[in-house]
Amino acid sequence: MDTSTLPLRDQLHPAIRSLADAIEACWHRHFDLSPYPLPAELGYVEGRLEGEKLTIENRCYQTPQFRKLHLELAKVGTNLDILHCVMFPRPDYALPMFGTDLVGGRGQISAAIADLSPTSPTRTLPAGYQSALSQLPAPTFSQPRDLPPWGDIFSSFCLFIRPADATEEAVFVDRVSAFLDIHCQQAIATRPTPEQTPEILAGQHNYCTKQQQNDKTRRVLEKAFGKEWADHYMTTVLFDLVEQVET
Ligand code: BLA
Repeated sequence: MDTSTLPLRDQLHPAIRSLADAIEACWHRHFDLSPYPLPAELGYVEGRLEGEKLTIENRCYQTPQFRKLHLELAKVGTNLDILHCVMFPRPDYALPMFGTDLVGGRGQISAAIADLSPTSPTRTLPAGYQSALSQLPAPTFSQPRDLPPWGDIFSSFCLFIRPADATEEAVFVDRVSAFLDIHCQQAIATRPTPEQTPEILAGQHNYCTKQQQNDKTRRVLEKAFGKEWADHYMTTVLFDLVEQVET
């Protein structure tokens, strides 16, 4: 079937659709979402990668606890489907960073990664997160993957696998949904601590700087849009840094 006229979400791998739906449902369940102003030219973008069309669709929100909730869906030609999601806490909320990336094509997800990554000076998750995460059932996956060198930002709960089949894809989506529920509950129970802002910003800065070193992401964007655009996109949309608290 020619799916190229369908909305982007409906053209993507079923596991990506399923995780996208789970993320949006979780955000709507826990928060009263406000729009996040993304530069208009970056909400929906099309480029060409080696003659193949690259389409990117962004959804962004904000809440009292999070300065940016970012869900991105992308499709490159007929063989690369991507989901990318990061929740950026406001700089006066001492919260970890939630991030997930699903990359696949031709019916197979090759990389499924999700984590709640600590950004505190001690590089540990807050106690409430540790106890909630430890209580989740810990599924085993048949094909775990090794993190790249910049992956020292991730926690011991980080999941990085190549799902073997639809069952493992569903187990992955369930576990990410559980991470998200815990994160939203913990965030809502957290009070801002403005005195910690410098160290919170330093932790988020380190997270984003490391993520910007992902050559696999950069390469896809560079091939479709050029070096400058890719760098601009990675540093202003995917992993932007804020220097001070907005008042
Ligand atoms: C891997 N990311 C990848 C890969 C591609 C992309 C093509 C390689 C897949 C594979 O090795 O099987 C591409 N990802 C993209 C693109 C975008 C994207 C183009 O998000 C955006 C438009 N990446 C994240 C987040 C995390 C992350 C939030 O954006 C983690 C929380 C991790 N992606 C991540 C990791 C790898 C990856 C760890 C494997 C990198 C490696 O093996 O070197």
